[in-house]
Amino acid sequence: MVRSVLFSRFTDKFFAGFKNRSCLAEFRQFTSTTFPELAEFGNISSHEDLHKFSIQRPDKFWSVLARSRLKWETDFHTPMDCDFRTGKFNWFLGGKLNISVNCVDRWAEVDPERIALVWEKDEQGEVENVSYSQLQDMVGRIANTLKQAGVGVGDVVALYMPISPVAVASMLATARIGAVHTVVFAGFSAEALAARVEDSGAKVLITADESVRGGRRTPLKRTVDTALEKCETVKTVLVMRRTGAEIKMKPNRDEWLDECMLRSSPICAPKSMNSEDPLFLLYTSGSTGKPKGVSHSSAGYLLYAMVTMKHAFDYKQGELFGCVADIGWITGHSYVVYGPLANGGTSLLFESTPVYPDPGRYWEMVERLKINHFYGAPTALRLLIGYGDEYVTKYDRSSIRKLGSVGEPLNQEAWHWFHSVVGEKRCDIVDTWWQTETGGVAISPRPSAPNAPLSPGKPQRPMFGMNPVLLDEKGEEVQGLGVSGSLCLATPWPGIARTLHGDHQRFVQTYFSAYPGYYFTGDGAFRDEKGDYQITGRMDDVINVTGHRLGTAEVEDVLTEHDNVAEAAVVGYPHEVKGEGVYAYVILKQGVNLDEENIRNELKLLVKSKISGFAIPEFILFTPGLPKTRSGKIMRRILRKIAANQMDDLGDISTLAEPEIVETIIQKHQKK
Ligand code: 7RM
Repeated sequence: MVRSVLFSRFTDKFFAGFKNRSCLAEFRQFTSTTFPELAEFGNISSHEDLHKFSIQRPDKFWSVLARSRLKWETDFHTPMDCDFRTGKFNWFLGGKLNISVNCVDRWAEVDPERIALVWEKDEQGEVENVSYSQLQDMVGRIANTLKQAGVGVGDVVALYMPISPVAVASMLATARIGAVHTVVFAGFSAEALAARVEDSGAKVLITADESVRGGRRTPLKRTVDTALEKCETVKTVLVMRRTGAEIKMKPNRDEWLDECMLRSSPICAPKSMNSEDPLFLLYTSGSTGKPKGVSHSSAGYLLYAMVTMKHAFDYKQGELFGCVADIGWITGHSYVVYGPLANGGTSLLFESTPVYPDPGRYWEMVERLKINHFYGAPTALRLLIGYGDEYVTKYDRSSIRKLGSVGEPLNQEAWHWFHSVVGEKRCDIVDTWWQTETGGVAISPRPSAPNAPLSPGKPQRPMFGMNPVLLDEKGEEVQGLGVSGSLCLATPWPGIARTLHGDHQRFVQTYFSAYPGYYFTGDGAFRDEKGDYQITGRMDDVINVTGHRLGTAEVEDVLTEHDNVAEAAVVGYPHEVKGEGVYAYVILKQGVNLDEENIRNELKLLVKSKISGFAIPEFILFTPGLPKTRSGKIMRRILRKIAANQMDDLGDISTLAEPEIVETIIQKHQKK
């Protein structure tokens, strides 16, 4: 095991012993795969009974778990006070706790040497382990650094950094002092970063000199400098040293994080927070151009993340949980950081890519680190299928117990490859359906349930406390089996998002107005003959490119910023590897006679610089017009069909203002 000099300062030197305080006996029941706490309710002998109970009595179900699995400073008096109609969600009112105590201190106290984080750096074979006591030390030092920078309760701290123990400790440090973090994926451009920082009102931003992925370095600090030219709120920038590259530091604003940590005490008293105080904001794409700052609570979010992690994957303490997501996404929040740590588990931080240095990276890592749960994205699996099975089979995967998937539908081919080639038909596939807004897994095969057969390509069954329903256009629940509808959730759960930052109205409008009395997911679903759920895709203008959520309106906004563009319409189309690809229809302004190829390249660069590489359109088709209704609404349905080469299935186009334009577009599409 190789350790970087910089990091070992924190992992070797500063760890004092820990006194064993006797508050933890009750948390030791994690080894059971069911819920021993619920025994008092009697008559619960199967998972089906338990699920039924959890949705009939969510107050009882969740408050018993909240008391047994979280460590409270003050007990709560009101389990829940929720209303789908007004978008009001309160859980565990009156309760006080600190999230970092729940994720770190309580484990550091009983078992200081237990490994919390295993950092698999981009450089293959370079691994750093961080124990719970080491993590506690880092969290304390960063928390004190943040306090020094003037961060207080409720203030927002933005993170724009690669996945690393310091990044995880930074998230926990904000929680320790009652501040709110917002992690911005370090692949986003300066503009995208600026928009998120500005909307959040962050005071402090934590970044790194550079990031390293797939052997390539990206100058994060330089991007931060560009972003901050435009936003005023950030007063302090803390810079983690990742590569040691020489970078410009702005006086009175920028400080090296490692130097601040060395100067700071590792002891920082945890702030006692209310259950409902916000823990973090995470920006995600919706159907309009402006990304929304999804706000999550403290107690309810943590409980939901930890319970779903334990029961969807049947996680047992001592196992290495390998979720390869980045902390910039909700999957990283819930299943790299909060779920694993709240369960006292050991979590992998994967900094690299599935194809670096070659397409065997995941499986070589599985063999070397003896990973027990591998949780990844369908798009990465589809990419790897193309390289052949030898990259998998030459490594020993016998440590793996469960294989998980998230982010988009796991198609049949990928499911079978994952199951047979990777898992040697030995491991359950956990196809987890959920969203940034649900906080944790909502529908999943739940392999910890005995006698639960798997059904390829379907997330299948609701988690405890989850009550999925299918609604028709009239808003009526569709009953029975073999039926489809809009996927809604009918019973409140503790992990649901609480609001959209600064815009509760938009929160209510987006999720609770289409079907009053329900949470609308934006997805469609099918309930098969066995009652298992299958996701049929988004019902709004959100597309899913390589597992990244992207609003088509976001891309349109960027394209129309170009001087020569009059109008743009963007749709997704099925893409073998990416899941969906971006297809842009663009109308150029009158009299533009520039070379189309030039404009195309400029538009691609523009999207890359304003959003991110994954949002770049695969196809840009220049067209003299778009199919519009008489009221001027673009009929995206038609554009989607053309992009997917389903020209003979366009449906009724007679309501268009100018139906002829469809033929023109088809011809151009076929020539492209
Ligand atoms: C965790 C996450 C949410 C959207 C969601 C779906 C799609 C996610 C699955 C899936 C089919 C799955 N959060 N989605 N998981 N579709 N099967 N197992 O991805 O907020 O970024 O995206 O992703 O459309 O609404 S997210």
